[in-house]
Amino acid sequence: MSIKEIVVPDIGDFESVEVIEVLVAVGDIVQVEDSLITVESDKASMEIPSSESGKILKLKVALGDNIAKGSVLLMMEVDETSPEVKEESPPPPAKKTEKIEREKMAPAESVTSKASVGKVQVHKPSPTASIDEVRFSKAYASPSVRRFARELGVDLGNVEGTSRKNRINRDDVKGFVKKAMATGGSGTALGIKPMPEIDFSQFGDIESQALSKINKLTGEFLHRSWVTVPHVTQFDEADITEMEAFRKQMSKEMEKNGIKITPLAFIVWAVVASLKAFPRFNSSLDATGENLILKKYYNIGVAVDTPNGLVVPVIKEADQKSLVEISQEIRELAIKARDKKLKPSEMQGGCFSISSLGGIGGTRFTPIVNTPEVAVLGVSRSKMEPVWNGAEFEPRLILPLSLSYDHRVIDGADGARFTTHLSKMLSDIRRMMV
Ligand code: CAO
Repeated sequence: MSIKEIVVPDIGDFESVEVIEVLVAVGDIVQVEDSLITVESDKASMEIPSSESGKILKLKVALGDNIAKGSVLLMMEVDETSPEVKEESPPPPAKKTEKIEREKMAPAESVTSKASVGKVQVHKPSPTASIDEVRFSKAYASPSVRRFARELGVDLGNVEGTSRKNRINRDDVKGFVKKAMATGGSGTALGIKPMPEIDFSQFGDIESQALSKINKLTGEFLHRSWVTVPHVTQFDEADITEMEAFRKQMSKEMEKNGIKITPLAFIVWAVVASLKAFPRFNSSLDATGENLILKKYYNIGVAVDTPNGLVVPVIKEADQKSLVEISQEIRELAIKARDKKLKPSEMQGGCFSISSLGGIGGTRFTPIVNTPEVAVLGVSRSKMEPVWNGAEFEPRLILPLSLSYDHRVIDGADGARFTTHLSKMLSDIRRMMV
């Protein structure tokens, strides 16, 4: 046994590179060629392997340090009796990876470039069942993390990176495995294999368009809700003939002051009244999933369609606001959303969301619950319909409603009670006053 300094070997062109990952800790036992740290220059990232086998006694570098050839990385208690080390491995070279930019990452086979110093280690795709090699190869992760992921059968294409520039580290892979175990399946949810990559250009002309940041965030969020919340959608309708007549009359009177009352303001009001009658709809499950947090405030989210994607600003304390105030707030929030001026605080704290496609069209749709809320109301376009009044058919303006809810929290009977109540409120708006 002897104590040795482990230094940075010849790493080629690089004079001074930044340590972006420390892959070992004091007390770890490492073998020759095990990666010790990852460094990154503006052109490339590479792992620095150990030139000895032994136990790490002290680290001499930390994240953010700049190092060069000869810099001392750590002190190691070296086991000199370990024969295979010395004979098989002359001082091992650094493994240099190609420029790692998430979007430009080359396939796994070419992770090590021909510019590498000395021996390169090529990671061939393994036959691991659920790994999509194309996605895996495009993931932004170091060779050791790739190796680690392969050992565990984790498809890096499904792992979110939390290191700088979204690089995937060992902890991300571990966290992914823990989560997959907790949810009883792989991260590709329920063990379903991801979509294979298809070259659509073989069928005709195509154009690739990057998703906006909002599209990506919303997509992730909706996907989580879709796979984790058992959804049920209750359809219903409300006779809004009188409500619309009143709204039009009020809007006409207020027009000169630049005020317009939208149907959505009435719906917000009716929703608040219904949440008061059915408090379970104004709740969230806590993180354990074992307790319900009942809210005593009424913040209503309104889905807004913008050129960059869907956002849901929140009307705070909607129970304290008049129809005019709610109408104006919806208008202001929608303008801000479309101008990308919404503050994060304006999209937080919602209790229940409304998604109205009434201004656009369609008969009915099934909205996705805006978790951690437990229910969402979809509103479609109202239509004049013949309704039997007991003596004759009467033309009535009918508003289609679809309420999606989290079936862990809300039973089907309560779903139907809620929409019946909501429909009653909208059909006779005087009821909202009491
Ligand atoms: N039935 C019939 N007409 C309706 C209606 C309904 N349910 N709801 C609104 N309208 C009418 C309005 O009265 C208005 O007509 P007038 O100009 O003649 O008065 C017109 O449709 C346009 O309304 P609007 O859409 O501008 O206003 P709004 O208050 O109804 O909605 C907002 C505001 C921000 C919700 C809406 O602009 C929007 O973005 N909707 C899309 C939401 C969305 O994308 N949801 C999907 C989420 S899930 O992917």
